[in-house]
Order: sequence, then structure tokens, then C-alpha cells
Amino acid sequence: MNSFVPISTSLSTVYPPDSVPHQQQRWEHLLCKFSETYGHAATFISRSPGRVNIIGEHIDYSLFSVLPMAVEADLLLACRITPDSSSITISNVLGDKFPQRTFVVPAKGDGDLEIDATKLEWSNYFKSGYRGTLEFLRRNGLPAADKPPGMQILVDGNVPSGGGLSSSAAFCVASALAAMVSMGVDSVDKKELVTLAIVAERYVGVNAGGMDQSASVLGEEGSACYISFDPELDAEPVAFPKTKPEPVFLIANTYKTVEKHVTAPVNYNLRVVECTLAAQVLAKKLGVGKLRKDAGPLGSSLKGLIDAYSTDKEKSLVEKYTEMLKIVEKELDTAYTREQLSEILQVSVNDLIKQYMTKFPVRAETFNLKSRALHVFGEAARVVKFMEILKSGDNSSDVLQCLGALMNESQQSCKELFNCSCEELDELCRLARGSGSYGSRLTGAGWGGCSVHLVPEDKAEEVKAVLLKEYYGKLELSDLELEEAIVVTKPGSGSVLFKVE
Ligand code: NG1
Ligand code: MG
Repeated sequence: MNSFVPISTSLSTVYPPDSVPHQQQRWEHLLCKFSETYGHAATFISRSPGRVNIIGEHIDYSLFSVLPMAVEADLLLACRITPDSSSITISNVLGDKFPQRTFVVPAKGDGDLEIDATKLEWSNYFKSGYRGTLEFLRRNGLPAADKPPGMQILVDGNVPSGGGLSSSAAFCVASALAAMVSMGVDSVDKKELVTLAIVAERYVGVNAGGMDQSASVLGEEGSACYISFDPELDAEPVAFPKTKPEPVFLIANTYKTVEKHVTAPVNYNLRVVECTLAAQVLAKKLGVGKLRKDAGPLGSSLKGLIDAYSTDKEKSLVEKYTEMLKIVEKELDTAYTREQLSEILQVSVNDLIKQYMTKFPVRAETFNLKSRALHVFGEAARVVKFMEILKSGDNSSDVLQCLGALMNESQQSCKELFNCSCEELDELCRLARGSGSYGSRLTGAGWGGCSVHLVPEDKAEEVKAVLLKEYYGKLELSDLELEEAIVVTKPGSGSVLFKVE
């Protein structure tokens, strides 16, 4: 039997797999497989969890706060450093689905580690985390990053991929951490790690916000995380009310997977462009002047707009966001062509394309600024209201209904204003609400993937039974898929690094 010793004291160390029997088994199995695959034992394991977003959808890239929690499902990388080589071999316990890959890490000055984002290639997620770390350490002048050693790696992930629980961020963060260890770094600033992982995951072709990496790294057992991005990254642990019966969160997978790298130009990356352009057009209409350059993926954001426009210190956030809803209704048109945008923003169409639509291409004739901005300000206000309820310490049973109502409104806004739901998600939400869920919504980017449901503990079985019969009963699923279709999650802990002894 192996024992696991935390490597980095700055990360979470409260995840000794020894304390979770099924995890102990999984870790041992991974190590056994590693020795079989490579003929040597692994020396360390890097772990990072997936996340479920409770509320605050598609607003992280506009720099508004969100409320996700890390889940227990995670991604494990068993690793061994091979100092005499500069190549990295990565395999997966599911070798048929994810075949072994080997690549060479270019020494400093020999160009970037290449990632072909046009392909859905599982090892891209490792490469993105690895490259993020490599560039970070080179910028910081660490000599070991000039010519890093090789590695052998075996992956075991149980976060569903394409399922809205951010297997991608779990993979990218765990890879970034493994890369650090291979280059001799064993103490990490968690916020620095989050920031580098956010930028790194964009190498895979999605111009994402920072919620997933934040939740994966900063998650704490038993608490959700209230994550703020502006003026700087911050995470505050928050507990759910101790009502009787207590709330549980059910996660139900639609089993409609989303291949984001294919669909991003017409959905995710397009939404990022629409939200950023909404900020720019509103700035012109409101006479705010040039928007501040900020950490939004396209360099400016709707949060930047509101900070510039709404400077009255007496107003609460909810008042400010609600005021913006009225302004958006009045000032913005439903849709704009590139030509219209170029005229309003006083830039040529070519410059508009170059600035907003080139690094991450988008495919659209028109840009729906009004409904996207209405969603963002409405959703940002809902997150603030949700937090106010959680912080009020109210444990009466109505509190769950109030929280649930905000989740239901979020779903409606995602469906009608942001157009990121789908029939399957709508159906799961309808069925769950009809059988006892207080609040049901999509989680993650949407268009498929998972839904999340706030359910009083005594109704959880009923909701599950209805979903199994009415939704999953109509799909052709394997026993394993049926077993994994609905999970009850507790907030889990964040990233860890363990030495194997
Ligand atoms: P998913 O689809 O779960 O990975 C994506 C973004 C988040 C956030 C949500 C929507 C990536 C890597 N992450 O999550 O940053 O914008 O959608 O709230 O694309
Ligand atoms: Mg993802």
C-alpha cells in the first residue's frame, strides 16, 4: 500500500485519499497501471476537481462574480520525471478512447509548444496547462524551465467530458501543477496558478472566463466559492443554509455532449464577443469615453462599463445592475451587423474583425447585443441576491424557495436571452421542478451538458426517480451511464499535489 504525502503546503492538503475508501482504490489502481505502462513507479500525483456552477452563468468573462463549487469528481495525473529526455509521454486509463501521445518540449528559444486547437485531441488539455506553466516560469526566469526534463504520465479522470462540469479546467490545472513539479517548483501561489491556468486553457480554442479554474484550485470542502474577478481575483467560501430538511444539489447530465472546439465560433466565443461589443456600444451611447483595459478575455468588459458609468457610492450593486437593465432596453437595438458596429464604434470593419474576431474566430452575420447584455446584468444581480440570502443566516424553509426561484430565473434568462439552453436541459429542469426541486438550471456553458437542481433532502429520491423514468428511460443508456446520470454532490476540496511513498 502506498502512502501519499502533500508536496505543496500552499495547496489544499485535506484530501488524503486514504480517508476516502473508493478513492484509495482508484489511486492504487492508477499507480498499478502506471507501473504496468511504463515499467517504473510513479513518483507523484497531481489532482484537480471539476466544478458545478450554482448561479452566475456566462458572466465570468464580463468580470462579474459567480458562485460555483468544486465537486468530488476529479482528474488525477500520476507522473514520473525522466531527467535524461525532453519528451513527454501521456497515456490514459481509458486507452481505447484516449490513445497514448508523445511530444517533445521545445527548449527556450526553440519556439512554442504547439497545440492544434482545430482538433478535438485529448492531450491538448495537458499541453495547454503545461505550456501555461512553462511560459509563466520562463517569464519568471527559472533556469529549470529553459530545458525542462521529460515526463511519463498516466491520467484518470471521472469528470464527464463535454458535460458542463469543467473536466477541461480540472485537466488543465492538474497538468499545470504537474509541470511545475517537473521543473522543481513545489510551492505555488494559488491565485497565480488560477491566473496562469485561465490564460492556458484558452490555447485550446475557447476564449473562456475564469470561473472553472478558480473553483478547481480554490475549492474548499463543505463550501461553495463566491468568486470575484475584479478588481482582482478573490474567493470567499460560503455555506448553504442548515434548513430542515437540508438542501442537496443534484446534477443531472443531459448526455448531450458539446464539442466546444467545434461549436465555439457560433456559441461560446460569439457570446464573449457580443458581451464585449455591448460594453463598447453602451460606452459610446452613454458618453463614458474609452473603456478601461481590463482582464476580460477581449480586454474590456461590461463590468468595466458599469464601473465607469455608475459611480454613485450610495447605490447598491443590485440597484446599479437594475438601472443598467433599463438603460440597455432603451439604448441597444436587438442586433447589429459588422457595418453598423463599425459606424457606431468609429473603427473600420477590418479593425473590428481584427480586434474582436480574429484570435478566436466567430461566425455570425449579426450580433445580438441587447438580449446578451440583459442576461448579464440580470444574472449579475441574481448572484448578489443569492449571496445576500446565504449571508443572512436565515435557516427557515422558505429560504430554499427564494434561492430556488433565483436559479429558475437564471435558467429562463439563459434560455430566452442568452440562448444557451437546449430542449434536453429544459426538459430535465421541467421534470425536476415538477417533482420537488426548488430551483433547476443548466450549469456551465450550456447547449447540452449538465443541469443542477436545488432539492430538499427528503425529495431527492423522488426527483431522481422521476428523471430516471421520464428522461433517462427514453434514452438508450448503458448500465454505467444510467448509474452516473444523476449525482448528488457535496462541495469538494481544490487542487492537490501528493508525493507517492
Ligand atoms: P464549461 O462549459 O463548463 O467549461 C464555460 C466556461 C466558463 C464560463 C461558463 C459559463 C470554459 C473553459 N469555461 O464553462 O468560464 O464562462 O462556460 O458560465 O469554456
Ligand atoms: Mg470546459
